[in-house]
Amino acid sequence: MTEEAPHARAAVTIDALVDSIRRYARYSLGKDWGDCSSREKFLAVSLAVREPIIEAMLSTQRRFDETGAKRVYYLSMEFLMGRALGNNLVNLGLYQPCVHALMELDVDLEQILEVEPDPALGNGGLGRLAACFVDSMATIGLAGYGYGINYEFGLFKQEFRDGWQIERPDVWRSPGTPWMILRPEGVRVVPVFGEASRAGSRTAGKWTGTQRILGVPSDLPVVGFGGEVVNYLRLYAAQSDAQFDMEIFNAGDYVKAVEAKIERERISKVLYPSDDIPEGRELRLLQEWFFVSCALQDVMATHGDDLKRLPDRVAIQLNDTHPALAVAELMRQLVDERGVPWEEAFDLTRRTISYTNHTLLPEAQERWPVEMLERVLPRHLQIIYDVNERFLEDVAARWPGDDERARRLSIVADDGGRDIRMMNLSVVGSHAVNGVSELHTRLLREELVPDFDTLWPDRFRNKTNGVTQRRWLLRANPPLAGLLTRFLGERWITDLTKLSELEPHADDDRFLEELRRIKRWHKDRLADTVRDAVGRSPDPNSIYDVQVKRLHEYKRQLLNALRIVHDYLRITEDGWSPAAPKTYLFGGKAAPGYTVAKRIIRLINEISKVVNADPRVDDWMTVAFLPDYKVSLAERMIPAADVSEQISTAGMEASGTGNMKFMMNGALTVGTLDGANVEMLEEVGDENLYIFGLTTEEIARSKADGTYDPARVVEEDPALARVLEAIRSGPFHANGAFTDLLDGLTGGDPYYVLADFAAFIEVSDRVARDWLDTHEWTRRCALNIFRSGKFSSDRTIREYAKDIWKV
Ligand code: 26Q
Repeated sequence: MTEEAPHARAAVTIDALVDSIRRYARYSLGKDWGDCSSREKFLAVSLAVREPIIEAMLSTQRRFDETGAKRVYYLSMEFLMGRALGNNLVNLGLYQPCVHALMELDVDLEQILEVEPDPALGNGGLGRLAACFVDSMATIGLAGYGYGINYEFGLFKQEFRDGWQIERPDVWRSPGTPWMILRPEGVRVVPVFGEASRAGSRTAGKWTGTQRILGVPSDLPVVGFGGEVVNYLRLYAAQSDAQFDMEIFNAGDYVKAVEAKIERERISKVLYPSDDIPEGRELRLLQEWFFVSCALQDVMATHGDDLKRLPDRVAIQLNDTHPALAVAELMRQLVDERGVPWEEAFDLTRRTISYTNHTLLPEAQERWPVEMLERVLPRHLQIIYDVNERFLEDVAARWPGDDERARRLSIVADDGGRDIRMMNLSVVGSHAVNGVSELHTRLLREELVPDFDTLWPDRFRNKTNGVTQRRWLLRANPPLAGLLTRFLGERWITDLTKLSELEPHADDDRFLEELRRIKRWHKDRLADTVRDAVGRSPDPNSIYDVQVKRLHEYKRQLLNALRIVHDYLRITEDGWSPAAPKTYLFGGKAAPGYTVAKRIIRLINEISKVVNADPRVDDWMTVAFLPDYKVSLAERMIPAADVSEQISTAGMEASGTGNMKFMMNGALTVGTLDGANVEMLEEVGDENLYIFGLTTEEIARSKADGTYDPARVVEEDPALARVLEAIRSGPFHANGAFTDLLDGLTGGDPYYVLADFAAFIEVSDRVARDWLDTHEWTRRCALNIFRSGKFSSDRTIREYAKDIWKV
């Protein structure tokens, strides 16, 4: 089943494509097509497909230059783009022509697509959001560009050994990618270290004695749907400056010179694999500075000399605080390099920059030691001090004598060691600050930055996340895309709210039958992947119950694990028969230093081993943790899911975006009232998803009065006690590997896993019972699809464009 939306807008004919592919094989790879390896075939096809992309990119960018379109710069440390070839073919309308071209060349396109490395230049949600956003910006036709780092090593590859996660380097670029266009002429010189001086506060300064790093850009084309607009993602690689190297070489210290060179080039080596608590390493600061400097030089060079108009021509969006140095750097460029008076420069800076927050955890907020900034970026530290001084004058005018409040608002934290608070810098330096779901934005305003909210209530707004239906439906689920197109035409591809017109088909048996067939096709396909991972094929008639996301205590994969153990014990010890068989699937990586998260992986793998080997549960249960979760694996797992697990502790998941991908692929959500789940509930109605567990308010209250006693929850629930015992010393004990995990639960349970256990079991059983009514179940899947229109990143980007970027 490879039905495909018939959206071929092919300006390129099949014959021309065949010819072009052969020519690239011959003249770029030096081989006849027939002698090419599958990797070489992938390269030849990609190079051929690149031609119309580059044509469109050149004409798009010429048009933007001529019309003076306002430019949006999306600054992000991470872009989790996923594979490009299939997506580009789909967006160009060349997928079917390419299938046919390759048939003439005797190969299967799907096989060629699987050869492409899956670039993982991001950790998870934040990086994937950036990728969806550049897709939407190009599709909508904005002059929107991503700026980031060309990491040599993306997120590590995950393997399991004895059930433990081990990490391997991801050498995704070797031996070269066809999608990046190297732009050596766009090289930027990034200064670092040295000394700073200025006449007085809030005046122009000088930064001297710096060392230099080169930033060499490569552009990754971003093809908007329809192929008319092609923007780019500009990624910088660090290189040492040959001239600077020569100076040290000439000074006679050869080894020191080579060391200095290696030191520079380290900057773009590797993506930091943690997506929570910042470590405060100097290399990370250098990475942030490096790409901010390159990006802002590019912004200013493109903008030209009419500085007063900067905010009318340019919008800079900070993806979390990671690029927050942009505030200080834009000030420096305006004041020190362009002679703009300080106050005017600050007004321009603030009107140009806006900031998105992605996390509420106080301990996850980025801070840099003053001492480190002073060494690495002395001039920026001065500017940050000046901005803070000016800001605290406003605070003092508003709240005279309220020193406590001034301390809380200050960009400089003076709480044992002096630190710069990047969030405060971002809020002060931006005209708009947004959260990523209604709930998150409310908590951001009320809990994380209440003083800022009182000071500048108009600065805060919500922009609920979204995902691109081009990758997550059209590309990941061609048969479903084909079905939707048959009923709606292609309009849903660029306007997902059109899906609501299908509502009457929720009662159309032929439609539902088709939907069932499509889901079954994906489930069969995924069964092979599961078999490869755990040596056992799941029953495709079972409920595919899927939790895929980064490993985090707050995401509560552990709660899911307890549920599986409970199901197992009920079958093996109580003679219980579940209403329906389940296949419990997991995917996701743990930060290499996150011990608890790694133990949770180990536990799930242990459960998988024991359960899958026990003939007593053969008919009811299969458990698998699929290794190396990444965009391409998500594209396989999500369309095959019947149930989507979104079970974070309420108040902790800023939005979630996987939840949306599952919804539009017709899975039913089991979720807490957290992040964007709340808005999914509003869209789809509580008959069509499964909400359970404590609410944000209940948890906040319980924390405030300190009444939560997890040990008592266990005492009062024998079923739960039995589950914990089975993990401590029963069939899942793994020689005591999980004692720490269990002690963490009974002695504190900060994520309320035990508190939500009973409620989770209740919905989980209800899901199985509801599953038996196939017609009703499928009807609800259909309604989830039809009501997912809000969760397109096109809607999100339109909101940013209108309320924040003013384009
Ligand atoms: C910071 C400093 C040093 C090293 C690493 C980091 C770092 C890196 C990545 C901190 C955070 C991240 C990623 C955060 C993230 O992915 N957050 C998720 O963002 C999604 C998009 O808004 C939301 O849907 C998720 O709820 C949120 O968890």
